[in-house]
Amino acid sequence: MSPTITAFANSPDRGRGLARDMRLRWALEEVGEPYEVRLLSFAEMREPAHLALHPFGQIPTYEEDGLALFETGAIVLHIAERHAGLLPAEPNARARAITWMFAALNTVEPPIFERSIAMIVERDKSWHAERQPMLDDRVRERLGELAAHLGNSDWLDGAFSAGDLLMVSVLLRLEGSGLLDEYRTLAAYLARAKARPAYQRAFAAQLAVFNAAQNG
Ligand code: GTB
Repeated sequence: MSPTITAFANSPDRGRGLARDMRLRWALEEVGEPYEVRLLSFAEMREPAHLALHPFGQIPTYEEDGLALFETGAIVLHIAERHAGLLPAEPNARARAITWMFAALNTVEPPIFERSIAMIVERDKSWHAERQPMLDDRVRERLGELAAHLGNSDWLDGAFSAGDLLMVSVLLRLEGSGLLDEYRTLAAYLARAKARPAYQRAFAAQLAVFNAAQNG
Protein backbone atom coordinates (compact mmCIF):
# COMPACT_ATOMS: atom_id res chain seq x y z
CA MET A 1 0.00 0.00 0.00
CA SER A 2 1.19 3.53 -0.75
CA PRO A 3 2.36 5.58 2.23
CA THR A 4 0.22 8.47 3.45
CA ILE A 5 1.73 11.77 4.52
CA THR A 6 0.06 14.74 6.18
CA ALA A 7 0.28 18.32 4.99
CA PHE A 8 -1.33 21.70 5.67
CA ALA A 9 -4.80 22.03 4.12
CA ASN A 10 -4.01 25.72 3.67
CA SER A 11 -0.28 26.28 3.96
CA PRO A 12 0.87 29.57 5.51
CA ASP A 13 3.73 29.59 2.99
CA ARG A 14 1.14 30.25 0.26
CA GLY A 15 2.36 27.43 -1.96
CA ARG A 16 6.05 28.38 -1.91
CA GLY A 17 7.02 24.82 -1.01
CA LEU A 18 8.57 25.74 2.34
CA ALA A 19 6.38 23.60 4.59
CA ARG A 20 8.07 20.33 5.45
CA ASP A 21 5.69 18.00 3.64
CA MET A 22 7.65 19.22 0.59
CA ARG A 23 10.73 17.32 1.81
CA LEU A 24 8.77 14.06 1.94
CA ARG A 25 7.05 14.67 -1.38
CA TRP A 26 10.44 15.33 -2.98
CA ALA A 27 12.03 12.20 -1.45
CA LEU A 28 9.09 10.03 -2.54
CA GLU A 29 9.25 11.47 -6.06
CA GLU A 30 13.02 10.85 -6.24
CA VAL A 31 12.56 7.15 -5.44
CA GLY A 32 9.41 6.76 -7.56
CA GLU A 33 7.10 5.80 -4.68
CA PRO A 34 3.45 6.92 -5.12
CA TYR A 35 1.91 8.44 -2.00
CA GLU A 36 -1.36 9.71 -0.57
CA VAL A 37 -1.77 13.01 1.24
CA ARG A 38 -4.13 13.71 4.13
CA LEU A 39 -4.69 17.46 4.47
CA LEU A 40 -5.15 18.94 7.94
CA SER A 41 -6.40 22.23 9.29
CA PHE A 42 -4.60 23.75 12.30
CA ALA A 43 -7.54 22.63 14.47
CA GLU A 44 -7.26 19.05 13.19
CA MET A 45 -3.53 19.05 13.98
CA ARG A 46 -4.42 19.52 17.67
CA GLU A 47 -6.99 16.69 17.76
CA PRO A 48 -6.23 13.38 19.52
CA ALA A 49 -6.22 11.42 16.25
CA HIS A 50 -3.32 13.50 14.93
CA LEU A 51 -1.54 13.80 18.29
CA ALA A 52 -1.45 10.00 18.37
CA LEU A 53 0.69 10.17 15.22
CA HIS A 54 2.65 13.31 16.07
CA PRO A 55 3.18 14.17 19.75
CA PHE A 56 3.88 17.82 18.88
CA GLY A 57 0.79 18.24 16.71
CA GLN A 58 2.72 19.18 13.60
CA ILE A 59 2.94 18.14 9.98
CA PRO A 60 4.28 16.13 8.26
CA THR A 61 3.66 12.57 9.40
CA TYR A 62 4.17 9.36 7.46
CA GLU A 63 2.09 6.17 7.69
CA GLU A 64 2.83 2.93 5.93
CA ASP A 65 1.69 -0.64 6.71
CA GLY A 66 1.14 -0.13 10.44
CA LEU A 67 4.20 2.13 10.85
CA ALA A 68 3.67 5.77 11.82
CA LEU A 69 6.57 8.24 11.82
CA PHE A 70 7.09 11.92 12.50
CA GLU A 71 10.19 14.16 12.08
CA THR A 72 11.11 14.93 8.52
CA GLY A 73 14.74 13.83 8.84
CA ALA A 74 13.77 10.42 10.19
CA ILE A 75 11.15 9.98 7.49
CA VAL A 76 13.48 10.93 4.66
CA LEU A 77 16.06 8.49 6.06
CA HIS A 78 13.38 5.77 6.24
CA ILE A 79 12.42 6.37 2.61
CA ALA A 80 16.06 6.52 1.50
CA GLU A 81 16.95 3.27 3.28
CA ARG A 82 14.12 1.35 1.65
CA HIS A 83 14.49 2.50 -1.94
CA ALA A 84 17.37 3.02 -4.32
CA GLY A 85 18.20 6.56 -5.37
CA LEU A 86 18.82 8.64 -2.24
CA LEU A 87 21.71 6.87 -0.51
CA PRO A 88 24.81 5.26 -2.03
CA ALA A 89 25.15 1.48 -1.63
CA GLU A 90 28.83 1.61 -0.61
CA PRO A 91 28.83 1.70 3.25
CA ASN A 92 31.28 4.58 3.78
CA ALA A 93 29.65 6.76 1.12
CA ARG A 94 26.26 5.93 2.66
CA ALA A 95 27.46 6.98 6.12
CA ARG A 96 28.80 10.25 4.69
CA ALA A 97 25.48 10.99 2.94
CA ILE A 98 23.65 10.42 6.25
CA THR A 99 26.16 12.75 7.91
CA TRP A 100 25.12 15.46 5.45
CA MET A 101 21.46 14.87 6.37
CA PHE A 102 22.33 15.60 10.00
CA ALA A 103 24.52 18.55 9.02
CA ALA A 104 21.63 20.09 7.12
CA LEU A 105 19.21 19.75 10.03
CA ASN A 106 21.54 20.27 13.01
CA THR A 107 24.22 22.67 11.78
CA VAL A 108 22.87 24.67 8.83
CA GLU A 109 19.15 24.88 9.58
CA PRO A 110 19.28 26.34 13.15
CA PRO A 111 20.73 29.79 12.25
CA ILE A 112 18.46 29.98 9.17
CA PHE A 113 15.42 29.06 11.24
CA GLU A 114 16.33 31.54 14.00
CA ARG A 115 16.70 34.32 11.44
CA SER A 116 13.33 33.49 9.83
CA ILE A 117 11.52 33.41 13.16
CA ALA A 118 13.11 36.70 14.24
CA MET A 119 11.86 38.34 11.05
CA ILE A 120 8.33 37.22 11.89
CA VAL A 121 8.02 37.59 15.65
CA GLU A 122 10.61 40.25 16.54
CA ARG A 123 10.04 42.68 13.71
CA ASP A 124 8.21 45.23 15.85
CA LYS A 125 10.70 45.14 18.75
CA SER A 126 12.89 48.21 19.33
CA TRP A 127 16.05 46.05 19.29
CA HIS A 128 15.22 44.07 16.13
CA ALA A 129 17.28 46.29 13.79
CA GLU A 130 20.34 45.86 16.03
CA ARG A 131 19.97 42.08 16.27
CA GLN A 132 19.28 41.39 12.59
CA PRO A 133 22.87 41.87 11.31
CA MET A 134 24.13 39.37 13.89
CA LEU A 135 21.53 36.81 12.74
CA ASP A 136 22.46 37.44 9.10
CA ASP A 137 26.16 36.98 9.89
CA ARG A 138 25.52 33.67 11.65
CA VAL A 139 23.79 32.45 8.50
CA ARG A 140 26.60 33.83 6.31
CA GLU A 141 29.16 31.90 8.34
CA ARG A 142 27.46 28.60 7.52
CA LEU A 143 26.82 29.57 3.89
CA GLY A 144 30.48 30.46 3.38
CA GLU A 145 31.61 27.15 4.86
CA LEU A 146 29.11 25.22 2.76
CA ALA A 147 30.11 27.05 -0.42
CA ALA A 148 33.79 26.30 0.33
CA HIS A 149 32.98 22.61 0.75
CA LEU A 150 30.97 22.44 -2.47
CA GLY A 151 33.60 24.18 -4.58
CA ASN A 152 33.01 23.10 -8.16
CA SER A 153 31.11 19.94 -7.24
CA ASP A 154 27.50 19.46 -8.23
CA TRP A 155 26.51 17.80 -4.94
CA LEU A 156 27.81 17.54 -1.39
CA ASP A 157 29.49 14.13 -1.71
CA GLY A 158 29.43 12.43 -5.09
CA ALA A 159 25.98 11.71 -6.51
CA PHE A 160 22.82 13.55 -5.40
CA SER A 161 21.67 12.10 -2.07
CA ALA A 162 19.21 12.56 0.78
CA GLY A 163 21.88 14.87 2.24
CA ASP A 164 21.49 17.22 -0.72
CA LEU A 165 17.70 16.94 -0.58
CA LEU A 166 17.65 18.13 3.03
CA MET A 167 20.40 20.72 2.58
CA VAL A 168 18.61 22.29 -0.38
CA SER A 169 15.29 22.19 1.49
CA VAL A 170 16.92 24.08 4.36
CA LEU A 171 18.57 26.66 2.08
CA LEU A 172 15.32 27.34 0.21
CA ARG A 173 14.07 29.20 3.28
CA LEU A 174 16.64 31.92 2.39
CA GLU A 175 15.26 32.58 -1.09
CA GLY A 176 14.28 36.21 -1.35
CA SER A 177 16.57 37.21 1.56
CA GLY A 178 19.44 38.24 -0.74
CA LEU A 179 21.87 36.16 1.37
CA LEU A 180 22.11 33.30 -1.12
CA ASP A 181 22.99 35.75 -3.91
CA GLU A 182 26.25 36.44 -2.08
CA TYR A 183 27.35 32.83 -2.80
CA ARG A 184 27.18 31.98 -6.50
CA THR A 185 28.14 28.39 -5.75
CA LEU A 186 25.09 27.97 -3.52
CA ALA A 187 22.72 29.77 -5.86
CA ALA A 188 23.83 27.36 -8.63
CA TYR A 189 23.47 24.39 -6.23
CA LEU A 190 19.87 25.36 -5.50
CA ALA A 191 19.08 25.93 -9.17
CA ARG A 192 20.52 22.49 -10.02
CA ALA A 193 18.39 20.81 -7.35
CA LYS A 194 15.23 22.67 -8.30
CA ALA A 195 15.67 21.60 -11.92
CA ARG A 196 15.37 17.94 -10.93
CA PRO A 197 12.11 16.47 -12.28
CA ALA A 198 11.32 14.94 -8.87
CA TYR A 199 11.58 18.35 -7.19
CA GLN A 200 9.35 19.90 -9.83
CA ARG A 201 6.68 17.21 -9.45
CA ALA A 202 6.72 17.61 -5.67
CA PHE A 203 6.54 21.40 -5.91
CA ALA A 204 3.64 21.26 -8.37
CA ALA A 205 1.73 18.84 -6.11
CA GLN A 206 1.97 21.05 -3.02
CA LEU A 207 1.14 24.16 -5.07
CA ALA A 208 -1.97 22.43 -6.45
CA VAL A 209 -3.15 21.88 -2.86
CA PHE A 210 -2.68 25.54 -2.03
CA ASN A 211 -4.40 26.73 -5.22
CA ALA A 212 -7.35 24.39 -4.65
CA ALA A 213 -7.75 25.77 -1.10
CA GLN A 214 -7.88 29.32 -2.48
CA ASN A 215 -10.44 28.44 -5.13
CA GLY A 216 -12.56 26.16 -2.96
N1 GTB B 1 11.21 19.01 13.35
C1 GTB B 1 9.93 18.83 12.69
C2 GTB B 1 10.13 18.12 11.35
O1 GTB B 1 11.17 18.35 10.72
O2 GTB B 1 9.28 17.34 10.92
C3 GTB B 1 9.30 20.19 12.49
C4 GTB B 1 7.93 20.09 11.86
C5 GTB B 1 7.34 21.48 11.69
O3 GTB B 1 7.97 22.51 11.99
N2 GTB B 1 6.11 21.50 11.16
C6 GTB B 1 5.43 22.75 10.95
C7 GTB B 1 4.11 22.74 11.71
O4 GTB B 1 3.42 21.75 11.75
C8 GTB B 1 5.09 22.94 9.47
S1 GTB B 1 6.52 22.97 8.45
N3 GTB B 1 3.76 23.89 12.29
C9 GTB B 1 2.51 24.08 12.95
C10 GTB B 1 2.62 24.00 14.45
O5 GTB B 1 3.73 23.76 14.97
O6 GTB B 1 1.59 24.22 15.08
C11 GTB B 1 7.38 24.49 9.03
C12 GTB B 1 6.97 25.69 8.22
C13 GTB B 1 5.77 26.32 8.43
C14 GTB B 1 5.45 27.46 7.69
C15 GTB B 1 6.34 27.95 6.75
N4 GTB B 1 6.02 29.14 6.01
O7 GTB B 1 4.91 29.68 6.15
O8 GTB B 1 6.87 29.62 5.23
C16 GTB B 1 7.54 27.31 6.52
C17 GTB B 1 7.86 26.17 7.26
